[in-house]
This record gives sequence, structure tokens and C-alpha cells, in this order.
Amino acid sequence: MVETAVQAKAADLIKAASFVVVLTGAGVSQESGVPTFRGKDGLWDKYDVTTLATLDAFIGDPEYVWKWYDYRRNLLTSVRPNEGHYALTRLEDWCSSHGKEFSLVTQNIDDLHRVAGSKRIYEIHGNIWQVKCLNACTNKIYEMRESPLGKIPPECPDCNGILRPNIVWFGEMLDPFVIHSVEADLLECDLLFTVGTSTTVYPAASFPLTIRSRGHPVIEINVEETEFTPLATLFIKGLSGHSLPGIVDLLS
Ligand code: BV8
Repeated sequence: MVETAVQAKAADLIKAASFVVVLTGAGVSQESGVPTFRGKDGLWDKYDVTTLATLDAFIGDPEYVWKWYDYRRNLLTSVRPNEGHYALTRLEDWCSSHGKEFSLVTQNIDDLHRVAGSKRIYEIHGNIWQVKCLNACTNKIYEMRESPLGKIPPECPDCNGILRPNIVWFGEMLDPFVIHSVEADLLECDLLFTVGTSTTVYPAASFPLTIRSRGHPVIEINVEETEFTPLATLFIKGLSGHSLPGIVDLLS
């Protein structure tokens, strides 16, 4: 089907739904200039994830891991949301003005959905601008916008230990409160969009499978097919910054 026809079908599915959930991955931020992880020129092409995005790696060399996050934070100081982020904000507003529930579940840690104006956001892998004490001396989560960092690794103001990024690393549990809320929304969800994600990281990769197994439609938007694509109700091949606005423009 040509893109406009699948966009029209997607708009019809939104109109028929009562609880729309959107799952996003790094692809949604790609057009803002934020590198993805697994595509060509992806972060994992240049860096070894096991020496960076794990608690063991951090404990082993907090300075090395913080320098990587400081570099990524620096990149983010000059990027802005793209049309795909803003389309999701418009979709959320359209849903609430038409008596439908909406939530945005993002694997992204770049804060761009919030900057674009999305309200009901679950950042299931954390947020790159937030930090917390490595020793968990308190449960406080601090906002730390300093970029580049003056001191690496940054010090906990409460115990003088080390602050770590408030990010979920591989092998770490997701925040139980966040995942509980996401699971509650998925129970009510009758239409899921999965946008700009390779659907390779769990438990997020299980969300589209769960919704399909309950017999509800899942619309996938990606520049290339993924392992999930054969199970998608609709696959819209294209840039999320183009496809999403096209769909939302069709909602009267
Ligand atoms: C956990 C933070 C309990 C770091 C990240 C089964 C169940 C549970 C866990 C597991 C399981 N099997 C394996 C595990 C362990 C592991 C896992 O999933 N491993 C994978 C690699 C197999 N999961 C965990 O450890 C999770 N913890 O479940 O705890 C547990 C623990 C251990 C064992 C069992 C249970 C924690 C996962 C969180 C890890 N942290 N990030 C950091 O970012 O610095 S994950 C990392 O990958 C990012 O957060 C990213 O968001 C995420 C997913 O990647 P994507 O967002 O999809 O990005 P990617 O580059 O891969 O793809 C981009 C896509 O966009 C592509 O498809 C591309 O084509 C497309 N695209 C590009 N441009 C565009 C576009 N599409 C549209 N428009 C465009 N313009």
C-alpha cells in the first residue's frame, strides 16, 4: 500500500480506538540528530555496550562511563524535537479532546518528548539529565543539566559518594513503579504504535507482542523492517518525522 493509504488506515484505527499507547525508540530522535544504537553509524557500532551501559562497567570505571554520558549529554544540548515528536504531542491532545486515553512509553533517555510537550510519558529507561546516588544513600533523583560536567564523576551531595546517571543499564530492573503503570495502561490499550525501535531490548520489545496476542492492532513505523514487522497490523515504512504528522493531519 502507498504511504498515504496506510496513513489513512492508521487514522481510522486511531478513531476506532479507546486507549492509544505509543512506544518509541531511538529512531524517533534520529531526525533531530541523536545517534541511534543499532542502525548504521549507531552508537553500538563505535562503542562496546558491555563496557559502558552496565552497572559492572560503571563500578569498574565510573570516570570512563561518565565521560561517555557527558559526551552524549553534550550532543543533546544542541538538538531539538523534530516533527515526529510534535506529532505525538498533537495526537495526545486529539485523543484527550475525543474522549480517548493516551500514553507515551519511551525507551529514549533524551528528554525530547517532554521538550516537545508530551504529557503522559513513561521514560522506562530513565533520563540522561537525571542522576542519583550510586550508594542509594537517599532515593533522591536529581536534575543535573551542567554540560560539560565540571567534575567527573560527580559527587553525591548527601554522602560524598558517586552520582550515577538515572538510566536503566543492561541487566538492571526497570523502575517497578514505572513498569507497573505501563503494564496497567497496556492492559487497557486497544491500539499500540511502535515507532523507531528495533524491538530488540526487553521488556519493551514484548509490549507489541502482548497487544497483538490480545487481538488488538499494532502499527509499526520504521525506516526498515524489524523482527516484529511480520506480526504488525500495519507497517508504515518511512521516517517517523514524516509518517506521524501525515497520520495526525488526517484526524479531523
Ligand atoms: C531487565 C540505557 C530484568 C543505556 C538501554 C527478556 C526479558 C527481560 C530482559 C531480557 C530478556 N532478554 C534479554 C534481557 C536482558 C536485556 C535485553 O533486552 N537485552 C537485549 C540486548 C537482548 N534487558 C535488560 O537488561 C533490561 N532489564 O529487563 O531487567 C532482567 C535483567 C537481566 C536478565 C533478565 C531480566 C534493561 C534494558 C534497558 C537497557 N538500557 N539504554 C543507554 O541508553 O545509555 S537499552 C537501549 O536500547 C536504549 O535505551 C534504546 O532505547 C534501547 C532500544 O533500542 P532502540 O530504541 O530500538 O534503538 P535502535 O538503535 O536499536 O533502533 C532504532 C530503530 O529506529 C531502528 O529499527 C531503525 O531502523 C529505526 N529508525 C532509525 N531512524 C528512523 C527510524 N525509524 C523511523 N524514523 C527514523 N527517522
